[in-house]
Amino acid sequence: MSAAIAPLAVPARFARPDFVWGVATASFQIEGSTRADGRLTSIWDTFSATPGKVLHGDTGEPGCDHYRRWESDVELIAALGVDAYRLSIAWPRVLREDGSLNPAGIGFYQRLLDRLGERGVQRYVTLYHWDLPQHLQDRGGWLNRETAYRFADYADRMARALHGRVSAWMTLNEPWCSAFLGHGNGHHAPGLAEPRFATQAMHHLLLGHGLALPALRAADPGAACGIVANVGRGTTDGASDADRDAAHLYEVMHNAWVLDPLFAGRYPADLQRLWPGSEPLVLDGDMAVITRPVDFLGINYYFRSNLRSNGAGRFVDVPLPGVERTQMGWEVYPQGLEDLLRGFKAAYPNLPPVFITENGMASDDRVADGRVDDAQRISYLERHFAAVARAADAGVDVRGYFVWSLMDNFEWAFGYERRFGLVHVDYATQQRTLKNSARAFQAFLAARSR
Ligand code: IFM
Repeated sequence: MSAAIAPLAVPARFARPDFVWGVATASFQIEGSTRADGRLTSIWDTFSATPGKVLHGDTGEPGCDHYRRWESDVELIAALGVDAYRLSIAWPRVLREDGSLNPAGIGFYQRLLDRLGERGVQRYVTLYHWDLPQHLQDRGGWLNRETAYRFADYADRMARALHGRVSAWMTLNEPWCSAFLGHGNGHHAPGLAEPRFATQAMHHLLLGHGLALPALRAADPGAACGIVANVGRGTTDGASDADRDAAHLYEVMHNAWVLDPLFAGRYPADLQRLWPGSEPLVLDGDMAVITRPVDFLGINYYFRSNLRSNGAGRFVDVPLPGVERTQMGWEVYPQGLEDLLRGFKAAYPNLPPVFITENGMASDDRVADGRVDDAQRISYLERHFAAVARAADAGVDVRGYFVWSLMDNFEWAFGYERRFGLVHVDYATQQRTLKNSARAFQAFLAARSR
């Protein structure tokens, strides 16, 4: 008999029935079955199989074995009582190399989305959460402009195959990570490390996003369309103008690099102070494509960084001592999310409604007596909900909140060691155990709907 858990404390404005509460995952992080049913190789299969790229040599296998356990996972999602589930489609599962549909792969998502619908769960679907087909990488990947057009074709195919099943499409998840971690510092697939590669990859990603929008709208007119950006708060404990400029440059690099092209139709000039001579090749008309209106902006937020000048016009990260951190080493700083949301509203008059599409924390969670005491996660979430509510009080139009993540999963270069889930996963047995945070979320959701 398990003791009752107090409901998550949620600001009243977010307890209204029209506010969307959800949990999020991504294909490569949970599905496993990387060779099943004609799935092609993705860049993350290649990258994670390369020695030294992922902690402990972890790969997409077994993941959370979700590809085979999807039915019980849907029951888990429904049992939480969330309004919505955010998932991503694995491009290499659903399209063959010639661009035609793989019936087995698309069938998986059709069944999954149908079952979620039957359980009353809204479906928020990301098209690209980093698992590019390897055959496209072999032709240059996001450095090749052609990939943007292939992405739009893929979006078109998905909207036709899944229309009517999706509440909201998200074209890209975190283009900053694909561009910078994948092409600027090599920490993510495909493992390239040149600033000019990062800027060109970013441009082609955003171009692909803009090209995909009309296809999604035409084939699935009932669904909303948006994009998801990860954003970071940068501040300084330094006293000099150079330190303040360092914090500014950090936010240019993390936020404006993505949001300026989308909502102001240009890349931030200050980016060139960081990476002189790395302007991407932008063709006539590209920025008009990139600024095509979206119905919403997804915001993923995790932490704040403390920056100082390196004395040569760059920023260096100088971690603050004595602050609360997560298993990732990331500082817990809810205020940063309020600051950023308010800043975006001020910077972009055309800012669309916002969903927090990811927020959450990793901790070294263990099961004891069938329970997982993750009190820090409960506190983390409650403090971030409050910060977003303050931004909403100040006029930011926030429509929903997705906790990252439904369950522990493959945390990219950190493999399975870092646990972001509301639900604990024992990878040896694939046993799922609701952490106390999941129970508290469930208690809030149940109380809200009464
Ligand atoms: O796990 C990732 C997710 O795939 C993208 N956003 C950040 C999460 C935590 O690092």
